[in-house]
Amino acid sequence: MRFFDCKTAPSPRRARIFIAEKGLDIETVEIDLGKGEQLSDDFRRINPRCTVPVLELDDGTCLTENAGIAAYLEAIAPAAPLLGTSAEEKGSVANWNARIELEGLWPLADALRNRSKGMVGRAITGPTDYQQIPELAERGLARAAEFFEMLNDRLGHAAGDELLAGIAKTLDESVRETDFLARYGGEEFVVLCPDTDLAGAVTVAEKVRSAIAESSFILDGTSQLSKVTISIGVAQFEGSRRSFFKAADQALYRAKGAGKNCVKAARELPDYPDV
Ligand SMILES: N[C@@H](CCC(=O)N[C@@H](CS)C(=O)NCC(=O)O)C(=O)O
Repeated sequence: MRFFDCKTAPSPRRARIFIAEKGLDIETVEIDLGKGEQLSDDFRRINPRCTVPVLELDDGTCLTENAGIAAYLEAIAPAAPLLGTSAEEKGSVANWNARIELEGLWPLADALRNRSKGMVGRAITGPTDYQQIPELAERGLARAAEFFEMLNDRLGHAAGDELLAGIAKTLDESVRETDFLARYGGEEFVVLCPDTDLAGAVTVAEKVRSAIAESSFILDGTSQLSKVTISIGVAQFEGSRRSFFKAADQALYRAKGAGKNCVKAARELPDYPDV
């Protein structure tokens, strides 16, 4: 399998992120768009549409669209799914991908390609040369601004704060009366569990983790974010506040590295082999 990339271009970057998230190691061939390598005879044999990204499969099939590349990689590396697991999630991910392309990416491409001096005569990718239309650049900018405004409303600070408040409420309901819950900074929270050993704290952490994973968080009363997960690191206080937080932080990084939505403890616990 070979991946045809261009480090400076946005579309292959999407595929590169997907490959990295899947932890795949794929031979990569760099195509220099600045030098016009996409228009060479050699590359046209790979993709007659003269664009990157391309994923060339072992049987010679060439996938030339991000959507196709993502679907293929998800099928061969289904762990840590990126395109959704339930029917609702799969539908939502495909829906957002289509909206991002139609309402965000292509208007931006119109804006860039119809006004950049370096793209005179190359207003559309592909084997045919098309002249720039300055009005399309203006329209593209207006449409992209509209799209990003909508995204900011959904995912900007106000929506983020609303989500954090929802998460804090669920955390508060799932810890014990005697536990102490605080926001540690950003999207990090701390729960202190007095008179509790490491195994007991892991039990609390598991309860908290599953409570969040099973909750639906509603933003603006309209958009339902069903999939929110947390990663948890658990450590026991052994005399030094600094090493206590450091140990919890290291365990948290292990939880994130293990695919997120899980609990990891600072030391091994025979009763919890996965923790
Ligand atoms: N089919 C594409 C779009 C690919 C695309 O437009 N790629 C640009 C780089 S961002 C390209 O190859 N441009 C070649 C050119 O400008 O001639 C996708 O999967 O997103």
